[in-house]
Amino acid sequence: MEQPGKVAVVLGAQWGDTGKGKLVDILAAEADITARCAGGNNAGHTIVANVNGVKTKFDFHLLPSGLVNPNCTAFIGNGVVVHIPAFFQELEALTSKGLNCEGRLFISDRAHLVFDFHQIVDGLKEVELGGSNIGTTRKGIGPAYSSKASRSGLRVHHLFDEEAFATKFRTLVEGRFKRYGHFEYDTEGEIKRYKELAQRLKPYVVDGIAFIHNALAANKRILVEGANALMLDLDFGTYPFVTSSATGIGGVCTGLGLPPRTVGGTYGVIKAYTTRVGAGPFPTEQLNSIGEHLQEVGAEFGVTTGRRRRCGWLDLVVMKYSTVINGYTALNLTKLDVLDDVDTIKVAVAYHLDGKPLDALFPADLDTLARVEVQYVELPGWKQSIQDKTQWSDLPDNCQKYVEYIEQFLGVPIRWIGTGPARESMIDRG
Ligand code: 2SA
Ligand code: GDP
Ligand code: MG
Repeated sequence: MEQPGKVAVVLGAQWGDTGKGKLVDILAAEADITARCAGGNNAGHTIVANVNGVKTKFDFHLLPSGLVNPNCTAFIGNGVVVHIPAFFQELEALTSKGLNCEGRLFISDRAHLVFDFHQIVDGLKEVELGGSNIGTTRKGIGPAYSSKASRSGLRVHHLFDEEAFATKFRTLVEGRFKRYGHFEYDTEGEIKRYKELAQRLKPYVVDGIAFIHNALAANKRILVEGANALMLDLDFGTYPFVTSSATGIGGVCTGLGLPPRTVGGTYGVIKAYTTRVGAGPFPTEQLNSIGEHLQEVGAEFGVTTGRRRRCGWLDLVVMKYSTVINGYTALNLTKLDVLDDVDTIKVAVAYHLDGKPLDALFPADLDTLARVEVQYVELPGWKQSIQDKTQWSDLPDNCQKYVEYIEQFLGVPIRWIGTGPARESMIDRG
């Protein structure tokens, strides 16, 4: 882990679902605290781990995945938006699988709340957009961050002043009715429900800034767990087909109240091919048998919504852009085993527009992005199983060459290589 006073960070490098959860689970073995800094229960991380000798699959959405390590304390930072009923639901699901989270889960008093009406509005906005909808998870993430940005949102600490909470809540709901018409919603019933939820939540609530800085001062080893991924970032992603939070390195500082100098190892998680769930441009998407092969072999379904993920070749133009913004110190290349049966593997290395190389590192304008012609290099496949391999020397030549090609192109070491879903199916070249 990191030097004292530094935090380690795991970030999604593409459009999400690259297997961040698994790397967090592995690194959490050496961490005292794992923290979420952005997003909400739109995120989805699947972890396969041994619990009391039984192979168990855990799905995380809002709670930090580091909880799988029984010695880790989990923290939900101020940059996260929290749906409290979902918080308890997830906690119960983990407990029922034998994970005791008591006394090791905390939430910042500054985190904003997601209410059911935000989720209703999420759906209404999508319908309003018609054919150009975003393809959100409908968890109310965009509407909750909108409330935050427009300075009318409610935060965790507001729950503990009943009267003020009720007044602010009514005003917030009224505002949505004005904008979207009178949808079915029991405002007073919700106020009552949140009175009870506040009491249940109380033991988990802390002064988030004091919590994280006391932990740093006590030389606790802190691991920050990114949600979603850089190409879904509100500023740097393929706007407007993005989520509503800062999913890159900036979100680590703003979502936890950490100064940049505390950021240590920054680990980008990159899948050996590309996937995207939801709408929006995807230059290397393969709407053909290779796309179907990746989807089936990689079992590419959304963890939160069950949606089929769109699949395509690895895009190093995206990865270069993601690397300059997040400044990865090392990468985890995941799901390399999914390429085992592919004859020839393509990798995008440049975009051209009207026959000329594109000036921009990555175009801001989606109309431009939609028109780019992708330049690929072709690399020979290895045509044998690397499933569950744990040693670099066990990888076939062509497989090593694929890894080295990516490493050289990006100028960032690939430290970890995923060869299967299980915690043990990882090569560490550390
Ligand atoms: P939202 O709900 O407002 O954040 O949606 C906006 C866009 O962000 C995408 N998004 C995601 N992309 C990949 N994975 C996500 N988490 C789940 C998973 C997704 C699922 O791990 O599989 O189950 O469908 C995630 N969350 C948000 C979303 O597709 C929109 O493009
Ligand atoms: P996250 O959102 O980045 O945490 O990723 P998800 O959990 O949404 O999606 C990654 C999926 O790939 C999960 O089902 C993991 O169990 C699985 N996975 C992770 N690493 C590997 C790997 O190296 N090989 C294979 N075959 N599956 C993996
Ligand atoms: Mg995911």
